[in-house]
Amino acid sequence: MRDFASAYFTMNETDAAEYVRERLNIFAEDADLECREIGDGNLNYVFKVTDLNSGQSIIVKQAGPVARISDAFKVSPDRNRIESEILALQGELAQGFVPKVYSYDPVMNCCVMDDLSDHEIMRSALLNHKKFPLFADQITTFLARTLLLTSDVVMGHKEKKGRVQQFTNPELCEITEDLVYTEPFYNCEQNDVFEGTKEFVHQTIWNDRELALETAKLKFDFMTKAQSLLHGDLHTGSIFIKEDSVKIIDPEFAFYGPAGYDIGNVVANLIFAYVHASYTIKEEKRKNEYLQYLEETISQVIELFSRKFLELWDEAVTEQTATVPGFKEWYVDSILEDTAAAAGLELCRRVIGIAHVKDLTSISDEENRVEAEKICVTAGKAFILERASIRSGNDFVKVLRRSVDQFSKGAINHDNTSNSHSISTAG
Ligand code: SR1
Ligand code: MG
Repeated sequence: MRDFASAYFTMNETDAAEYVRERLNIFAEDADLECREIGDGNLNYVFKVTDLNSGQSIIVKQAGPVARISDAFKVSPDRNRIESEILALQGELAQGFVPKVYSYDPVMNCCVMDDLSDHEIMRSALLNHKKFPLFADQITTFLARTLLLTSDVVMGHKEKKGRVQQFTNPELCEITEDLVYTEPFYNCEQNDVFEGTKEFVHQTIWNDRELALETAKLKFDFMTKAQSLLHGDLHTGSIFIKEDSVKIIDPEFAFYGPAGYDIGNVVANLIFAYVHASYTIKEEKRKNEYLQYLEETISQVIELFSRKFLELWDEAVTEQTATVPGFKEWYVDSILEDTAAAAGLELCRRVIGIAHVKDLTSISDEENRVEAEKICVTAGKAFILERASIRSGNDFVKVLRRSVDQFSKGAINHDNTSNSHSISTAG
């Protein structure tokens, strides 16, 4: 029998099944346990353990002292504690939006949670051009509640500072500081730009001193603005979805930062899906419908977030100075400015930096991929530089459309009255 109590070791499938049998009281005594490692991320191991008798299943997520992709990549296993604790908290603040956590084990650096196999990863679903009409409403409930209810507007300030300590996450934040805020904006060797896109990135990103200044300011905001408890990595690969349900997973990058960071990541990843669809749906009518659906979703995410945040503010505010007329509007405005900035950073870094998204890498025609990447970088740069004037859902869609127009070789089918919008798939 393995010793799970004394010292950490990286489990294999047999170990994880034994761990569940020995350490947890979840399955029946006579359970016939099968275990499969199903993780496909960069950092952790994810085991799905199923009782073949009952069909019941759970997930064991283990975080080692090095990333699964490389032993050279040292990253604190404390991220597993942070993930378990924020999931428990978010489960209270935004009920039904995160998996239930059954246990956290600080020796084995693993937590055990609900299996969400009846959902699918949202990025994959969007790459298959599926629509989720309830998504904007669902994600904005999650965002408004988790971002406002963990802030100084609502929490006692000493309690909030305790939370800042609890969720101080220096190593994972450093990854974001490097991969999102620094490397993409400099010509450094860690970057990984598609050959055909390189010259464009050189000219429009690395040679732009104004952009370097603005991204430097944003990096310092990210490091110092302990506004809300963030998920910290809210891309569409961190969202499990089905027709009537959304579950937010993988909050291991959680920490106290600018609220707009989470919202901007959602918006940017909807834009990746939009650009992917533009180059992969061949039939014009289907493509127009899908792009319109994504534009509406982007716009609704902004509009519904603003509305729900302001409504919840009136119910939940406890800080006296935050009730001064005009303050909440100023506050939400600054979140939207940070949202635009974060969307821009994510759009640039997924093209230029080391962590890519399948939305772009799976575009098989090279010319189309370059065009798609130029659209993302152009929109990203505009979101960053113009963030002070981007406030409404329509403002976000306008930046996207403008960037598409610049690179679509005149093949776009705009019809502003019907809001239809299409890019030719011709290379
Ligand atoms: C080494 S981790 C690379 C990226 O994957 C995570 O999901 C974060 O987005 C991070 O930037
Ligand atoms: Mg992740």
